[in-house]
Formats: sequence, structure tokens, C-alpha cells
Amino acid sequence: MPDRWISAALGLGGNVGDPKAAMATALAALNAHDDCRLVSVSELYRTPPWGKTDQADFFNCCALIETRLAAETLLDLCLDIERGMKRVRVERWGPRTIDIDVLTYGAAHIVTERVEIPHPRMMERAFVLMPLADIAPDMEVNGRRVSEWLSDADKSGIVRANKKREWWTTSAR
Ligand code: PH2
Ligand code: MG
Ligand code: MG
Repeated sequence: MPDRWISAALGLGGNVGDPKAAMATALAALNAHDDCRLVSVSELYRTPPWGKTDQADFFNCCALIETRLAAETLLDLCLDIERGMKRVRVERWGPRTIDIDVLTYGAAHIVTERVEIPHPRMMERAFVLMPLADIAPDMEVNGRRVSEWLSDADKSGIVRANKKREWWTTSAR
């Protein structure tokens, strides 16, 4: 385990059941972990499905955390939380109750069999970049700031879905 706290960005999403409640529950679980603390959470967005378009709209958000877990252990924690929430996942890019992706881990570039950080498709996905720009517009990912990647991304159909900035504090079940 690294002996210092690393800041990491996470992308959360879902389009089955009550994704807003699922994301709130996942954020609370991350924050409750001894080796993670939640620093900030983006606005909540409703986003058209990307990749496989014949499915329900998603809800997406991003979070910044600090963690002293190694990157792969952080990934395991995210997968554990997904499993604990009885995630249903039928097919790649298909409908799911909750998805928690590790987008960045400090400034690290990590490629293993299990994980690729920065997330290889985050630079082109407005459903990731728009929430991430709420909380980390100046973060550099592959040589460009999040806000710059966002300005080139297709933002059509994405709408902010929350009224309160603290949408996630009251939605957990
Ligand atoms: N996640 C996917 C595939 N497509 N589309 C949207 N709008 N939001 C997502 O979170 C999403 C997606 C695979 O993880
Ligand atoms: Mg994903
Ligand atoms: Mg995932």
C-alpha cells in the first residue's frame, strides 16, 4: 500500500433501477472505507447511451477521492462495491445498475491485464468529461486538460439532472 494519499478520479453511471440512489450509495461506501476519502462530487447528468444506443438513458457523475490504496486495489474495491450492490450487467456497454470506473490515479499511467489508467475512452466521452469538468477542469489527462478534451467532445443530449449540488447526500438507500 502506498504510504501517501493519492488523488484519483472515478466515473459512476447506471441506467437500470434507480441509478441516482445507486451512485449515492456507492459514494457513501467509498467514503466509509478507511483508505478512501471523498473530496468532491460533480453534478448529476442524464446522458444518452454511448456505444450501444438502443437502451435507456444513463445517469452519470464523477467523484474525486483521495486514497492510500494501490490502483489495482482501488479497482477491486470499486468492483466489490458494484457486486455488493448486486450489479446486473448483461453485456458489454449494455444496461447496468451501477458502474464505477477508475478514470485517473494521480498522474500514473498504468496498463495491466485488468486495468488501464487513464481510462482509455474517457477523452472522447462527454458523459465522463462533463461531470469531471465540474470538479477537475484543469486536471491533465494524456497531455490535455479535461476542459480542453470536453470542448471537442459531442455533448448533445446531455442534461443536468439535479437541482441541488449535494444531490448525492440525500439519495442513498
Ligand atoms: N457506460 C458504458 C457504455 N455506455 N453510456 C452512457 N451515457 N453512460 C455510461 O456510463 C455508459 C454508456 C460502459 O461502461
Ligand atoms: Mg464504464
Ligand atoms: Mg466499469
